[in-house]
Amino acid sequence: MAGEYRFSFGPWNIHEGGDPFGPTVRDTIAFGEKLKQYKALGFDGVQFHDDDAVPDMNDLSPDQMVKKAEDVRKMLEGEGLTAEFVAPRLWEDPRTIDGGYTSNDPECRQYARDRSRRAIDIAVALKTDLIVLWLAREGTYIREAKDSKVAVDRLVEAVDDMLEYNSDIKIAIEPKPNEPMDHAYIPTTGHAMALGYLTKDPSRVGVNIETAHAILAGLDPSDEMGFALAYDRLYTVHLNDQNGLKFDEDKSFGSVNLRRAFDQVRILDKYDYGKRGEFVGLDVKAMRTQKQAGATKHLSNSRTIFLKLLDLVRSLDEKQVEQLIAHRDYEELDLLIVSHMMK
Ligand code: XLS
Ligand code: MG
Repeated sequence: MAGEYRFSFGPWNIHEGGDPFGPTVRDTIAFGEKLKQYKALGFDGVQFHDDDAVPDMNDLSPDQMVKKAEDVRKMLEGEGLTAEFVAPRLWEDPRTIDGGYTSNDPECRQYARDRSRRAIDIAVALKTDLIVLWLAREGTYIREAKDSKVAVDRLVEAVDDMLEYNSDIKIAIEPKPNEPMDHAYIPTTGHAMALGYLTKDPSRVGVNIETAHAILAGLDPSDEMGFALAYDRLYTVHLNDQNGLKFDEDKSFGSVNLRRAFDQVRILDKYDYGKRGEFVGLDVKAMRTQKQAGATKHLSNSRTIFLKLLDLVRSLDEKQVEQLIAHRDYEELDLLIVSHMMK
C-alpha cells in the first residue's frame, strides 16, 4: 500500500530546534546530507522554498540563479528524488516586513512580484510546475493598517502576474488564519478558492491544505480537503497535527487527534488523491527536546501513522457505515468508528 502513495517534505522539516524563545539545540545538517536521508525515511518528493534551492538567489543574475537550480536538480536526480513544489519565501527579507504582495510600499510590492517570478524560474529548472504560496505576512497586526479590499485586489494582481509569466504553472495557495500576522487575508480554503476565481485562470489556482492551519481557523481539516476536492483543486497537502488554538505546532501527523487524522486519510483515499501524481506532503517539526540522532523520527513516524490509518480506512465496514447513515443512527456510527480505531 505504501507504494500507492508518494510522500514529500521540505528541508526545513529537518531543523535545529530554535524557537522565538531560545537558540538552536541541534547541529545544522547540510542540504546535500538532508537529501541523502529522504529515501531512507520513505520519501520521494522534496518541497522547496526558492532559497532552499538557491540560498543566495537575490545576489545572483537570472542566469547564475538558474544554473545553481539546475545543479540542485542534478543532485535530486542523483538521489532518485523529485521536486514537488517551489514556494517564494516572502517573509524574511526587509522588503517584506509589511507583507509582500499587500505591502503598502509600491517598491516592496514590486520586489515581491519579481521574487515570485524568480521562484518560478527555479521551479522550471527543478522540473516542477507547482508553486505554493504561503501568504505569511499578507495581513495586518492592526486592522486599520491596510485596506482589506485593496489587499485582495493586490493579491489577485500578483497571482495573475505569475500565471501570465508562465502558462504551465499551477499555484497552490496555503491558507492560514494567523501567525505571524494577527489577521491574515486568506485564512481558509474557501478564501483561497474564491481568490482563485478572481484571477485570469481559476483552473490553475488551487490549494495546499495544512492540517494545523485549518485547526487554527477552527475548522475540520478533512472538511477543508473535501471542499477543495469538490473543486478538483487539492494540489497538495501539508499533513501534521495541532493541539488546539495556540502557536503553529507542526506536530507529527495523528499525534494529537487520531480520529481527525483518520478522517483526513479517509477523504483523501476515497477521492483518489495521489492518483494524478499529487504527493502526501508533511509539514512537521521535531520537538526541541529531541537529540540530534533522532531528529528525523517525526518524519518517518508521520508517514508510518498515515499508512497505519490507511489500513484502518480500507478495513472499515463501509456497508455498515451506509446502513447506519440510512437509519440515521449516528450514535452507533460513532461507536463503530471509535471501536474500529481501537482494533
Ligand atoms: C508555514 C508554512 C510554510 C509553507 C511553505 O506555516 O507551512 O512552511 O508550507 O512556504
Ligand atoms: Mg505548511
